[in-house]
Amino acid sequence: MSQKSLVGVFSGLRSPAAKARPCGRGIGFCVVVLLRWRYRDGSGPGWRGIVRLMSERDDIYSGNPGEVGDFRFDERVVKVFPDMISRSVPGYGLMVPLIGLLARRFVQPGSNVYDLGCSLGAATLAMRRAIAYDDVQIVAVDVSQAMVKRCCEIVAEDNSRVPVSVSLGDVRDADIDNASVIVLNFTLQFLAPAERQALISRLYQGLNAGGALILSEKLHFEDAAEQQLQTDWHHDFKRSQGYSDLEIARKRTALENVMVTDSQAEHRQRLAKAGFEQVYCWFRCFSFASLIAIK
Ligand code: GEK
Repeated sequence: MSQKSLVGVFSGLRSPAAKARPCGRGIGFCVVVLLRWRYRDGSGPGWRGIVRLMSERDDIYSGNPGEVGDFRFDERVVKVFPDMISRSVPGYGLMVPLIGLLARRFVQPGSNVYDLGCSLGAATLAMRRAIAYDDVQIVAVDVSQAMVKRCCEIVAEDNSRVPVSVSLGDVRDADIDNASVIVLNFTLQFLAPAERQALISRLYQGLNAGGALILSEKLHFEDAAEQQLQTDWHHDFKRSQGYSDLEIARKRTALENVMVTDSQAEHRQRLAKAGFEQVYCWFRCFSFASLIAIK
């Protein structure tokens, strides 16, 4: 379907309780993202494009300083995940609805759309609400049981028409077939570096001609001075979101062995080796970037 003129209105709101005590600890609140699409040809989800993510405040690393274990996507993280990711990844709140917009352009009738490492299904819902075909299926996969359980509940509460299947599984084993859009939104960085090429090559094989892979990652930088600045800017962002220096340091330690970043050049080399000839960076905020690779 050709995309006509589009007017998007986007804003982020917090509940009055959260606004009154923005740095409070352990207060339950609701992160509300209002997203309204108005396509001038009359199509589009209109007010159904409202994404509402319930979340408790992330204070996981604010407790007594002790030994910090490896980060895990467990039930404790699930409870605070929307708050955690939006206060940790600069630009996340804008990227998610824009992934829906990209999917709307690349989706093909009768095809499958994949959200690999879907967490609570933010990208799945953004795409579900933006896609204009009824005969498309969204396949959302995550390896964390706690994430999948909550994601199923969130998807069930949404009444958009496009069918969604949420399953527990490892992206390394996922069957990718007849795909027009594949999303890896901050997932690849959690795979062992040696396993990344095989996955990207398999995704290329499963994509239809004209389909797109959307790959969002935190980047690292070869130039030491730039790496230092990017790290400082990211920590400044986290401080501005209410995280303390202690929380920032403890989360960093927890992620050390779990999340391994690549440079943008490494991502581009991997995508090229898989067969992608058209690769563009469509979003960038500090060290967080999203590439789109078109087959
Ligand atoms: C979002 N995409 O909100 N197989 C499947 N899932 C995995 C694997 C694997 N091998 N490894 C990690 N995950 C989401 C955000 S979060 C990013 C993605 C972050 C899952 C893991 O369980 C977690 O849910 C997700 O990838 C990464 O748009 O927290 O920085």
